[in-house]
Amino acid sequence: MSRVSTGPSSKPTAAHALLARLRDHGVEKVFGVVGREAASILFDEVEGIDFVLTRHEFTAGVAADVLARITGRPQACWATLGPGMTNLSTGIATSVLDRSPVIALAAQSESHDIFPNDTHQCLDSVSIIAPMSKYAVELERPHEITDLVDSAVTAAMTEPVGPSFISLPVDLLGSSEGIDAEAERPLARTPGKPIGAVQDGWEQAADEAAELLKTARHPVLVVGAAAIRSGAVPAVRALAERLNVPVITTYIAKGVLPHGHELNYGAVTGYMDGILDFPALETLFGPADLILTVGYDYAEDLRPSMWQKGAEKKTVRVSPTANPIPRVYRPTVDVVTDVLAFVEHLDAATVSLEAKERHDIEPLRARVAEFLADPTAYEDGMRVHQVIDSMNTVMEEVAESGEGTIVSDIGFFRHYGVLFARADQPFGFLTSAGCSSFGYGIPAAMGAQLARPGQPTFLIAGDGGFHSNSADLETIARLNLPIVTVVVNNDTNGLIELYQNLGHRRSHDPAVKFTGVDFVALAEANGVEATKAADRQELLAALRKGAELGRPFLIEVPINYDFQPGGFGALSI
Ligand code: TP9
Ligand code: MG
Repeated sequence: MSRVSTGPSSKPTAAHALLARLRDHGVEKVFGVVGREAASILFDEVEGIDFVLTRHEFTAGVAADVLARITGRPQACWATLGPGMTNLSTGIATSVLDRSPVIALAAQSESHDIFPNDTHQCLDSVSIIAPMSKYAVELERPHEITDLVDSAVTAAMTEPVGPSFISLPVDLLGSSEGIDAEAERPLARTPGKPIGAVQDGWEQAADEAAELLKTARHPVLVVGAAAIRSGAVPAVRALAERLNVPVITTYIAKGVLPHGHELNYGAVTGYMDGILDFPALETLFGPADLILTVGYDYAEDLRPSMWQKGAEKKTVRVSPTANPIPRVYRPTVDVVTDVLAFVEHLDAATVSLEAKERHDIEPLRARVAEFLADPTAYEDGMRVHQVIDSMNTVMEEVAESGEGTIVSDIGFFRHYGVLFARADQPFGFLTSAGCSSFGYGIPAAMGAQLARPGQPTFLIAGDGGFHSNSADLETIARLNLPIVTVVVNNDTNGLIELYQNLGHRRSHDPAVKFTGVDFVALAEANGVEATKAADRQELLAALRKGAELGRPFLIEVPINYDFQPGGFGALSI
């Protein structure tokens, strides 16, 4: 039990109690931008919780998302009323669609002056945020703030994990009415891992899954992030190794098996056949007769249509939530329970089962290896696969075994990252699958570097996405976070140009083309050292320099994509 601490002369307020309660729940950081509510709250009054000033509230939301994702504990973000709150909303959308336990906080007009759409800067925050959050509430009585934080944390930590929102009228935030500095706060019961649904009779469903596994010739485990959140990664790995079952992951669950593991058949994206100019999805899923989707979550963008190739398949869906999408995925067996409990049950039910014969994906691996080794010195800019291969090389050199994070912003290059980027630990590759807001890169890299201070963090971002949110270069410089950023620059919203080509067999320049940004000068103007690299040798040297620097570093790489009007291959989306 702890008490609300205050300065010697001031009385405790709801603001004190809020910060103290967040701290009780293990929140370490509040990322955000403060407005006039600064008159009612001082963020350094509670020990053990730091405020991190960002340049944009979206950055605050995503940084909190990633720090929460990696630490497994809730983290917080902050905005002022009105436009601050709406700016924060895309960060909140990221944590609902990408499943992260974020406590989002925004100031509101004085409680006697809440006339949404009439009072200066006053919007109906709870109505705006409610549909994209697990819990959304406005503080009405100052002394209830502790209870509201408890409810927010419980909702955020319940599967599917996601954001909770508390709107804070500034007068109530600064009020001490009913707040007793001497009163002991109840114990904060922060869930150690997310709370999930457990369906009555799940063990029988798990036994049915075990029977399917026994008779399957070529089973495949398809793993999503709920498996990571449930602490099932070592158990999944042990089961896969014992039964020789390959593991395929969503974007988000890369790293469940380390990069070079024989059973790691990789992460999949609907763009992979087109990128590789190879029937990759057919190779990965065609021979499989049983797909065990473990911690499956449709929001991670691995769609059932991707595995519906070749042989007829049975499917098992294991998830801590009831199936929200029977229209697109109606499994043969549905097991609603904790993922770790399921894997342990399956393990026990198959102890005498012989190892399976894996289906062969050597032609795909050979294609990937050949593609990544591409020695061509392109005159019109590097190719993204060469960039990611260089990042992998240096990451392997500089990271301790099982460490390091590669972060990807959103753009066409992201799908190359999903396919090729190293991930040697869970959440060793970070991108936004569910929300996919461009500009995700800098804040996600911030969250990763803060969560893993001793480990290298590499960020790949496109010119379009990066410059939509590049003001927070100053934030990483101010915090001195040793993030190595690679901006792949084609002066184009390249992914959108691809869609124009697909839809119209031509590109319409004004909708996708920029006139160019000097990213080296931009970085330097924000206090980040930077250089340009035009080929593999220059990029490798720059990455090595950046990784050794101990400060943020940016590398601009002119790139180009090879798709021709109407020419890009199949999209499975
Ligand atoms: N607005 C937001 C907030 N998010 C997204 N995802 C879009 C619009 C639509 N996407 S992915 C993309 C857009 C406009 C363009 C990315 O361009 P880039 O230069 O960052 O990457 P690249 O390599 O595809 O050119
Ligand atoms: Mg671009």
